[in-house]
Amino acid sequence: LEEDANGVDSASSRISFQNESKWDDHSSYGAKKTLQAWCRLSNGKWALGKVLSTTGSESVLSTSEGKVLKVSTESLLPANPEILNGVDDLMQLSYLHEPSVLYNLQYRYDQDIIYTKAGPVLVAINPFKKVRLYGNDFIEGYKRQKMDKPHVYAIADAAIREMKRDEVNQSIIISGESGAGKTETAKIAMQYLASLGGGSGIEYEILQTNPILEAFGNAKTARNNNSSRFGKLIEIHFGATGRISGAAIQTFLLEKSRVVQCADGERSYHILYQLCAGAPKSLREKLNLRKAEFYKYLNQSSCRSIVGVDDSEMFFAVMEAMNVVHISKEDQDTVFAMLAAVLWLGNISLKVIDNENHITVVSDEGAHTVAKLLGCTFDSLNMALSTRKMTVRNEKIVQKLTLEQAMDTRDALAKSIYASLFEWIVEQINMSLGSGKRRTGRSISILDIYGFESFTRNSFEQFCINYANERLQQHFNRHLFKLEQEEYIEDGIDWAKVDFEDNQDCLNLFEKKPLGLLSLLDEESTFPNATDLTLATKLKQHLDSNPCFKGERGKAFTVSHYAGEVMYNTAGFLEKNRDLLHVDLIQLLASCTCNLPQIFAAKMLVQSDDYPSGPARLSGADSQKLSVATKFKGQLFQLMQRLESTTPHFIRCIKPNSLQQPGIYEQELVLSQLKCCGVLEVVRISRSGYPTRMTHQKFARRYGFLLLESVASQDPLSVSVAILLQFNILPDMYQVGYTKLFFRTGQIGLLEDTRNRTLHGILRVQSCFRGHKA
Ligand code: AOV
Ligand code: MG
Repeated sequence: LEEDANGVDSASSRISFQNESKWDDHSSYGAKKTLQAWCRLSNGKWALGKVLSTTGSESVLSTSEGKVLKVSTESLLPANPEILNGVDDLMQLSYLHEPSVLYNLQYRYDQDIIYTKAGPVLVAINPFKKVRLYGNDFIEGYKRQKMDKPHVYAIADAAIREMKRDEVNQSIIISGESGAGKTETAKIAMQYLASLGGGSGIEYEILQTNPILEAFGNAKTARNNNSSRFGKLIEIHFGATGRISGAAIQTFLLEKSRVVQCADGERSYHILYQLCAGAPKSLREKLNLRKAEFYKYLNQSSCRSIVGVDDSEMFFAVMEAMNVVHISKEDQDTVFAMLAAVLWLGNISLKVIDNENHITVVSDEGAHTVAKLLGCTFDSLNMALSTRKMTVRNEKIVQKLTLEQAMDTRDALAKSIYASLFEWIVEQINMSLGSGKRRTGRSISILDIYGFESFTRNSFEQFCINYANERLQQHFNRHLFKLEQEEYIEDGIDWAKVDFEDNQDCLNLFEKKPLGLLSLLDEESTFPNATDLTLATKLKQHLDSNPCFKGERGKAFTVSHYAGEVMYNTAGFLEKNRDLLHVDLIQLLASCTCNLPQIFAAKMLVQSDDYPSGPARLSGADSQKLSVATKFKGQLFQLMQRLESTTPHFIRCIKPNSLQQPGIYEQELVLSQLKCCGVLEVVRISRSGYPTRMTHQKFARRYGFLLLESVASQDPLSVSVAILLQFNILPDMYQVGYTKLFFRTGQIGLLEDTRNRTLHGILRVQSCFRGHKA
């Protein structure tokens, strides 16, 4: 006789929940009468316990903590048999409800098993520490299919196999809240794909794009010390022989505002600190570099370092990576000069020169360093920051700027230099990765965008980030629920339709024309006299009847996102959405002797001519272009279209705690993420089928001894069928496959309990027997 020795997890009583599960109706304890059950305590927490007795509506439970409780039988949920502790796939659980799913994930997490399947989806829980799951041995294991446990490598491997088998492009779509581990997961997937090799070092080049993009596009936020402030799709191309032939990176909406301001406790982009800390002496002198705290843009937050991160070491890694992607030393120096110019711009002093608050730029070290780095004169810089050329009734006039206007102008210049620089670097990387070459083979794309964000104060950036996450969520929903339905219909299986949280209403709130958030925002952005307050009023006026929208006091409004409610403040919305760089500044950049400002200016001019007409065109200044929100929406639509033509593989990253600490599993936090991203529904839909599977051999071996009558033929299939008959398992509760038995949820649980009872009985008899002998 075999007996499982899996212990009961003593931490189970820590499991707690806020909301009543809406998906545990299928498995009330009353109908199942398992040995163990989950019971919700008066403090809202769940406890696992042994059911001592049940009399009608009342049960007596002894908890794993040693307490004996009298509870209503109705409130109990059946516990899974111990054989199912820590199963690889949540679908294998006989009883699917909140405590069982959370317990299973925690059981694994406690042993550093951070990956679990939820049907077709891979769930990855951030370990916040090094776990021994990566590297060549593991990669080889998955490649040779010697390893089959849930893993990012397994997902990447499946993508490769399916790409070859079906000749269809694949995508690995990674989602999850900020800090959940998307970027790390994307890198792990890239590592696996890179191991396929390509020759001429292309795979190494692909990996080396990560330190560069993270340095320029990631920053420390309240949620994540290495938070991506841009979205990224990397498409890895494969040649006919199945080796890597190149790659292309597309980025989405970098958070520019961070360059000139960031919240306390947060940082600006890593590269700015890395440059200050790590630049070698000659470069420091050339760029007139100081320590980070010297620069106003970096000094406004009290945070300038990250625990466990050496900025100067990182700087060398970034330089090395730039070498690998063929950015010349000369270009690198220009890149650093642009960064220094951005930093020094923040230190420019403005002096009020009259009683109308007009200003001039002070001729000091700050302004002169900026001029030198960009390659312009002090006078032209002064002119661009203190005045504005305008055309009024066909007459050209020069308007003097007030202190406030001049500060905004200076910040706008810093932001646009930084954002242009980021774009330029991505272009250089793409040239090196060979995206310009004609593509013939197949590709695997990995999507890693900024996760859903909800801070105490949420601005335009969060508005765009969360909108992108809404779009992605819909892709996830449509794909998984549609896919499952099709599969069941194909197999002729009867199944109850599973409702899932459809987020179409929220997307409509954003996208509807003319009365949606984006349209109204664009409309207001074109009015010269509009303010953030008139925008808020307009939104409230038109959208208050929408169930996903709630008007708040002043400039605030709330959106009910799939992942929770977020209150936005419209302060800065219009300006950020217009994102206009005055033509004077573009001209300044164009006049610089340094080549990068010239390139940036040329690009800005092209962009403002790009969209000669159309409803979303913004006017009000001399340069005209598409609004940021509209452009972003267009990018997202394109992205979704591209993803639609691929076979998707989904990875859901879960943040186990908000402290970014290892070993802490906050059940409520995990549950809310599982719920809002629809993982539970995916499992539920899979459950409508036959989630538990066991080979005939294993089944016969495990339960054969329970047979009361011997079976004529000893082959596993006959034994299995005899067991099913003896236990009166209804025909629609299982299906017999060629090699396996397929069970509906809960069926194995009943058999397993009987087996345990019988085993206990036998053990008792044996010990009695031994007692007699003694
Ligand atoms: P995110 O990409 O999902 O957040 P990251 O991938 O940056 O989150 O992960 C945050 C941090 O968690 C990392 O810096 C690591 O310290 C740790 N981490 C994540 N995954 C692993 C892993 N597999 N092994 C070890 N440590 C890990 V955001 O970009 O903020 O949405 O916008
Ligand atoms: Mg990230």
